[in-house]
Amino acid sequence: MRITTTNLIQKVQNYQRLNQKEAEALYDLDLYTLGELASTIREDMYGKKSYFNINRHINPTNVCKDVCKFCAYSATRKNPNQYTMSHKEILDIAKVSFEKGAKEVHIVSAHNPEAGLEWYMGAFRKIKEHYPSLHIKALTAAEVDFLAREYNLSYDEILDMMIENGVDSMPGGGAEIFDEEVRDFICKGKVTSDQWLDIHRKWHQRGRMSNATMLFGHIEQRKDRIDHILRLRDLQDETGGFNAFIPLVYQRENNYLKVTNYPTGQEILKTYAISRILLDNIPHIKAYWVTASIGLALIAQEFGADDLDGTIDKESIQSAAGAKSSHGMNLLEFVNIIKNSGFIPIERDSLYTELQTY
Ligand code: V47
Repeated sequence: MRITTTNLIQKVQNYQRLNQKEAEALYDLDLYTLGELASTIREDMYGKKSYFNINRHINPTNVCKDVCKFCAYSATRKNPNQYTMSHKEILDIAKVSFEKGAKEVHIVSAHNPEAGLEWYMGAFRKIKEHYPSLHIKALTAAEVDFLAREYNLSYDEILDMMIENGVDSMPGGGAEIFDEEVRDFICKGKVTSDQWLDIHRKWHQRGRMSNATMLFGHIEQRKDRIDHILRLRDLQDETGGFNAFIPLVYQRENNYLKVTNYPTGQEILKTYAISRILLDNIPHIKAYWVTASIGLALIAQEFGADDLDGTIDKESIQSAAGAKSSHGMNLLEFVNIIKNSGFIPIERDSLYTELQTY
């Protein structure tokens, strides 16, 4: 059947699923129609609530075996600014964050072949021993794959080890773009798309939750974004283990991926809206203010996004590529700008239990 605008809108309004071609056609709708469709779904689910958490990002090493063209954070052996934190340094950060009210530490490292498996796992164990109530969201599927290969272990063994050492949930990083051709160009040699999905499947089979990201606005096409989202929808049908989908807007500075065609604000907002429309089985769409910019993240609340991530405190990965996020966001400021944008700030824990309404 020919895809017409009327058919498409009706299907979305009737909560019918769209296939690849239909979903691609969503991009041809005007921004306001898409926004209204996505907003209706979002408001049916959450009204005017907007979620965030008080969290701290920790990036314990930037020494990386892999070379992803989009990454400005990682340091090779030649980089004079390479660092690897000791467990004490990591614990000190966790302590300060905990005392300042953080409920979650989000720990993502580069793929450091010299650090050792115990360096990775011991950090989680020690944080958990000292601060049992602090939720540890750690190790992307790309790191899990790196550790499995480096230490000749299976994914199952690494995932079990994570649980034994106190990891509570997995972040959504490393997904980039699933399309194999684009992926090969931007991050050849890293975890493949099927492996990324398989690692999350295995994590969910252990009764654990995770997130999923998509890096967009570089060399991928609209069809690749839709393919990425639909592969996630399929896995979520199988496991139900994803909490949130996070479209990450590509930051362009200090890296090897030379891109001249950046997405407009409209294209970014359309991508949030389409994510909300297609992912009828993933509860939350996160407008990660770090990559969207806080202004666009606030507008994204009217285009399907219901979560803005958190206060973060310190951010090293995207700020290395130009994002204005290195010092996180002050809690009161964060709450006030959400309120002023017409939404109700809800502090949540990492698994979306509501903790406080501001
Ligand atoms: O996977 C790297 C991305 C990710 C750039 O799970 C870049 O709640 C934009 O996954 N421009 C790591 N992005 C961060 C991440 C994340 C962030 C917030 C919340 C959650 C969550 C997960 O950062 C990597 C990669 O896709 N990244 N370089 C860049 N130049």
